[in-house]
Amino acid sequence: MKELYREIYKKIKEFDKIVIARHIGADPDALGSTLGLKEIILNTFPNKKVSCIGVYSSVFKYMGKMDKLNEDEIKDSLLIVCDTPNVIRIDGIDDPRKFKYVIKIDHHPEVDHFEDLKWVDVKSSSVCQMLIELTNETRLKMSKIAAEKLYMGLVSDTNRFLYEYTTPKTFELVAGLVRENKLDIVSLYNNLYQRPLIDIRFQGYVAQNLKVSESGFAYIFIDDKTIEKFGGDTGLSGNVIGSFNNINEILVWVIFTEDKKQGLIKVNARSRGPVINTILENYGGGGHAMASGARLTKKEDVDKLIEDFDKLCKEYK
Ligand SMILES: [Mn+2]
Repeated sequence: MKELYREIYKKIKEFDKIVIARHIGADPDALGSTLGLKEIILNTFPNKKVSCIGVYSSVFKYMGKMDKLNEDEIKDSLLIVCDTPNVIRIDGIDDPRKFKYVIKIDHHPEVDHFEDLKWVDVKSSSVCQMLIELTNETRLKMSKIAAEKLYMGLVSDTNRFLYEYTTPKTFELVAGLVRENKLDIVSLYNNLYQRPLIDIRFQGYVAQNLKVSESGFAYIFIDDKTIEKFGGDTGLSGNVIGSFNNINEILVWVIFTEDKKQGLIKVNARSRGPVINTILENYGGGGHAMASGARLTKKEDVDKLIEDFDKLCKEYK
């Protein structure tokens, strides 16, 4: 392990130009890890050029701004991809192999091998946790701004330390981070958990209309018109999916969201038992064992998925 930290540090030290990327549909772990890593690298090596790329997220605007990718610099740059197991989900880069050297830092089950050097730890709560560890174990220097981003990403990916892989190590790393950087966690929670009333109204709509089968499979199909009624943002489903955990009657729950503009149906799926990512992989999606998603292009796949999940829950029971 120590050797791997050193390898990563050596590569960061070696390159003057570094590009950091993460997955599409950025969440706080993706944003916190990449923007936090940028801060850490610049805090350690102020003369390097570090860019964080991907679509700017207005929902998580407190995480920070994104940089533009300079196409001319690609061939001389180190690329670090965080929180992303497959090429198709990297935001802003079609072909990572165009970069001189590629490091992958991730906690998802492995999908593609696009890297020269990888650190994949599926037992880590978040990539933010991995970066706290990396910084502790090398000469990289944490800054308060970086620590805040990493803290928010970790807290978000564990849903406030609720999920699996919240381990003693998670608490040890977080305790050190909070203590050494004097983090004001209440103000960070205001960033993370302040939300518009429309989110709650939408959550209420989902709760009222969720279909629940005998097997413990719950789902809802949100069509285009419903999304319009709640303000037109298809990201709403992702904001509320986490709110249906620990409900007696529900084992696996899925929100299908129609996105007419993109010609897709987005699938947000969660589980508190059965492994669901392997099923979604059959539909071009994937993710974590208990939290995954997909983007369907065929409407008939919705019915197929409903059947698959229902069967999965029956077998699990
Ligand atoms: Mn993550």
